[in-house]
Amino acid sequence: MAEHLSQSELDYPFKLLEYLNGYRVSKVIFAACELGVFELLMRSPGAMSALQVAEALDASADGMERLLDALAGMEILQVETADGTALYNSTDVANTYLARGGAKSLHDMVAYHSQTIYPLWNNMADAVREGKNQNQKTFGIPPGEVFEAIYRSEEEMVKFMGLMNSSWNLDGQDVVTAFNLSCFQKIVDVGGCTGALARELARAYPSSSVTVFELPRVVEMARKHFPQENDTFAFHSGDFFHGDVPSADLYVLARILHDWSEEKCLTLLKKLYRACNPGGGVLLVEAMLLENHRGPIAAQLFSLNMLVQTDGREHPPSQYTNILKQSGFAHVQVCRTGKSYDAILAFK
Ligand code: SAM
Ligand code: ASE
Repeated sequence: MAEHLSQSELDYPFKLLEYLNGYRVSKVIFAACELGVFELLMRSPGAMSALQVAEALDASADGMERLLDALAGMEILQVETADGTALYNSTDVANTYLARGGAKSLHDMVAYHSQTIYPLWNNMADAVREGKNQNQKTFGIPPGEVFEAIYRSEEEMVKFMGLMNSSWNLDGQDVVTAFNLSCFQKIVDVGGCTGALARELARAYPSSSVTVFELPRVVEMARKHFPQENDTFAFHSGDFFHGDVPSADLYVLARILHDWSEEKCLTLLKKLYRACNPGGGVLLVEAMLLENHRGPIAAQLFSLNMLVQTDGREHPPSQYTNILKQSGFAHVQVCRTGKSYDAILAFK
């Protein structure tokens, strides 16, 4: 039987009210990141009062006290009382994920959610009504292709690339080891953005060569804003819809197919099938829906995100299997990682 909010919600709608507050919870985190609360508390030798935090960050004491109290209420900060004054301290979780700069920092993800995704979601009802993305309306830009909107300025490009980069700090390792890929000599990460996943591939498979295939201006921005410590992979500039793709033993498509219509997905996969070396394959990396679309909730919400921002959607494994087979690929294997992103491997 289908799950639904239980009868006890009728007596008092606890869960419903929590859902309703979701955007406020998000906004507390967005604001704290924007103000620099987590970096300040991380660097502070001891706990700080709201007044001290406010002065350091050039904010009002009253506003800051309410924000810090909410963060403590959400268990993101710790609070203790000394002589009647509340003193706030960071937590390991806040230091690791919300402060800027650490190896696992989600700071860039938070910034993109706050500045780009949140305004798009303001138009969710219109997106559902119209069945199309809201880039034009939300950002006052002329109609065009998805990545013309996402890359509408250099600043937006760098923010989007920061978002893409940060997810692989969390899931990269699991995704590249979901299958043993050591049999593939030449790996091309198609639409590999900053190279965050390519770096993980090169680390896991040191005897393979790894190339990121990307739009020329993305390669330029990646080199400028996301330099790699040492060259474990190469960039190859091009356009996967207009022009050739390099040959490879394995094509990685991470969060590519979910951006596009089924027709464009097929065009791309067929092109890759033709360019693929015999015995080679393709690895899809996506947040996969359950076969019956009943979860995971994260994938369901991602699919709505694709509605407001792109021409694509999230799919269950059978849909990916279908289009892979239609493009010529065979022996499709699905691996759910249990984290945000899953993997599908298929062979030429
Ligand atoms: N694979 C990366 C990841 O998962 O972090 C990035 C995924 S991002 C959603 C889609 C990527 O496809 C972007 O980096 C974008 O620049 C790239 N892209 C879009 N259109 C492209 C095209 N026509 N040719 C090559 N790359 C393209
Ligand atoms: C894309 C992925 C994303 C295109 C636009 C996007 C993400 C946000 N905007 O391929 C990342 C995953 N989804 C969400 C909602 O965070």
